[in-house]
This record gives sequence, C-alpha cells and structure tokens, in this order.
Amino acid sequence: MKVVIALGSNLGDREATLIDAINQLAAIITVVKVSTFHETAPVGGPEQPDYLNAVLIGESELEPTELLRKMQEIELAAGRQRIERWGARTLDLDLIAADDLVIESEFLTLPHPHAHERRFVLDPWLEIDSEAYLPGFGEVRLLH
Ligand code: A4P
Ligand code: MG
Repeated sequence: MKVVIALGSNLGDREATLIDAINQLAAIITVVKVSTFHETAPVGGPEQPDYLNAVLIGESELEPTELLRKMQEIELAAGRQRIERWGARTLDLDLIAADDLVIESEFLTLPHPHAHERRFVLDPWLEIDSEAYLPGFGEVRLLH
C-alpha cells in the first residue's frame, strides 16, 4: 500500500539524523520519493529549536500498525526520548496516511490527526506529489 511518512528533527545533527532515518526506512519499505529538507519554526509545545522536516512517499507490504511499530524502533535507535509532548526531539516519524485507510485506535490514527493543519507536513508533501490527497480532508494543495 502507498504510505506517506513525515520526518522531523530539531536536536543534534538534524540532516544526518534524517538521512539515517530514510536509509533505515528503506530497509522496511520501498522508498518512492523523498522531499527536500525544510527548515521550519516549531509549532506548539515549549520553546525549542527550529526543525528540519521532510516527507517521504513509499510502498509498504507491512500492515500500518506494524509499520508504525518499526518507525518507533527507528526513533528509539536515533536516541529519541519521550519527555515532553510536542517537545524537542532528535527524530520524530509520523505516519500521515496509508492508502485511503481511516483508522482510529489507541495506537494508530489515520490519517494523522494533525497533518491537515501542519504546513511543515503539507509543504514537503506537495513538493513531491502535486496531487496529494488526504483521506477525509481532500486535496492537500487546498488545505494551505
Ligand atoms: N499515534 C497515533 N497515530 C499516529 C500516527 N498516524 N503516526 C500515536 C504516528 N504516531 C501516531 O506520538 C504519540 C503517540 O501517537 C504514539 O504513541 C503513537 O502510537 P509520539 O511520537 O510518542 O509523541 P509526540 O510526537 O511527542 O506527540 P505528537 O502529538 O505525536 O506530536 P507530533 O504530532 O509528532 O508533533 N513543529 C515543526 N515545525 N516541525 C515538527 O516536526 N513536530 C511536533 C510534534 C511539534 N511541532 C513541530 C514538529
Ligand atoms: Mg510523533
């Protein structure tokens, strides 16, 4: 299935962290497209450094919950510590969408509940797919 993954980092060597994460994702899914890295001001949370954000489109054979579990392992391997909600992190991986699936479980919500209102997700996504579509919300280019 087609999956859209958002990557973010605002601690340490952000660029190296994102490149490393993309390489690790490439070991579990087929990476189809990767956006450039966007420098963005932090949205929400406490005062924290600027982020480097990117979006990746892939083709996954894994179930979405299994994919998210593996994404969390990659976050942990990058030294991610969950201290504060929306706080600074070495690596944040969010599953934005998986085909047209709509899921609401404790572990996984699809599409990602905040994707539609976050330019740091929508801009890099549009860069690699001008016809990007967010199930339940519509065309991404109209969500700006
Ligand atoms: N979860 C449910 N659905 C999903 C999904 N579709 N993708 C659950 C990923 N995770 C999902 O996530 C909390 C729980 O969400 C997980 O247990 C998972 O099962 P988390 O990564 O542990 O916590 P978090 O990331 O601190 O909180 P949250 O609410 O996910 O924050 P976000 O949404 O990740 O936002 N500003 C800029 N400019 N750039 C950024 O990248 N990122 C954030 C964090 C805030 N501000 C930012 C950026
Ligand atoms: Mg997250």
